[in-house]
Amino acid sequence: MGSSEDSQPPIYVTRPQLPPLAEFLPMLEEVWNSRHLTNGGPFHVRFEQALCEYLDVPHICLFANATLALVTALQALRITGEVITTPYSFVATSHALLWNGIKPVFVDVDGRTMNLDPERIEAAITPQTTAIMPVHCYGQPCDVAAIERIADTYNLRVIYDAAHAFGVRTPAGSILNHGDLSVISFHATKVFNTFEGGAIVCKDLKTKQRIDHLKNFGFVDEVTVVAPGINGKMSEFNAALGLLQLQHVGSALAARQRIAQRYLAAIAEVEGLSPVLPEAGEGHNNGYFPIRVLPAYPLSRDALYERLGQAGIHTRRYFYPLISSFPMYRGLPSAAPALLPHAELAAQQVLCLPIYPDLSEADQLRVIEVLRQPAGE
Ligand code: T4K
Repeated sequence: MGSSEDSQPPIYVTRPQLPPLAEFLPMLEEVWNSRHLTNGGPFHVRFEQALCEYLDVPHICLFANATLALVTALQALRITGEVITTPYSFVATSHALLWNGIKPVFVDVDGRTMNLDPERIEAAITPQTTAIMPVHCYGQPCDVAAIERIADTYNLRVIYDAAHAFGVRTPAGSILNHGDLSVISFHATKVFNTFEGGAIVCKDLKTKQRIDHLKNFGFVDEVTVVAPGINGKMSEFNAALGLLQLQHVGSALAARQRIAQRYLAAIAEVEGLSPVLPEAGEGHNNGYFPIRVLPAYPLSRDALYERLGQAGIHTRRYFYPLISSFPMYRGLPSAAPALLPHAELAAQQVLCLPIYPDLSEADQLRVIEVLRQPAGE
């Protein structure tokens, strides 16, 4: 490693996008003056409405984070028994099942999309199966039509973990309108952030009301509690920030698209590297830029991760280790590595490169240079 590399500022896998502070201060002042800090205040109401419009979805319930939203989504649909899900995700997906006393049943992913492989779902259905919880991994839409056919045939509910899928659209419209419920994340590392935050997208007012009760301890009114709910509410601070972030999300998505397109062009020239998401344009949110490091590349995935790290470039091996390999899951019959070959391979090969709206072209070139010449000049 040369000394010029040492002196370069670090590049992170992501950096949160924030609006100009001056635009947020008047909103903060409004919260301060109103003393309405949480429990469904005016910013909460406005942010829900604005999100429904922006995302083109019928109803939204805001949450303090997506993990609480996943836990509550399962409660809202009264899911029990076994739920079919993917091992190739962030642990929150399966943890939400365990927190509800539900048994996760892991099914392998499609080796091309990294999403739950619908062809393998049917074989995993048992009399205890009540739902499917797929993930739109890296914002890549699942095969929603195939999943819906299976769910209809076996009378299963579908809850999409859409934590990565903010704003993702297909020719049929928002990806968030599929399944019974979809859960999005507004965590700092996501395409759209409220520091911490999340939401459930649902289709009818009755379900929204049930979810709103569940996220507020089960309270329906001052003296009536209808369910053992949780405290999952989003505060006015986060809701106000979200409302402001919506005004800037268009330019942030456009910047991400330019960065993804530059990576796509550069990586096409490097033998042994291949993009997981072959397109960056219309409908994609470019929240992640995952690549596969194939045997033809001079370094292994882990060696490349180290090499980039030495150059001050912090990448992430999302999603390694697989969820199914963690101690609380690995004893499950469905967690056997031999049953999950595509997920196992992806966990060994995939590396997520830095991508965020403020990533300068010069910094991106630093990343690309290491990918092209991992051994240095
Ligand atoms: N389902 C799926 C499929 C998910 O991916 C996630 C979350 C969830 C559910 C649950 O959503 P939430 O309950 O979080 O709303 C991160 C995030 O913590 C997590 O939200 C996310 N998925 C996961 C994929 O990534 P880490 O442990 O990799 O984050 P961390 O803190 O190492 O941050 C990564 C990089 O981002 C840092 O190197 C620097 C940068 N960063 C991070 C933060 C937090 C900043 O520059 N500023 C920041 O404030 O998990």
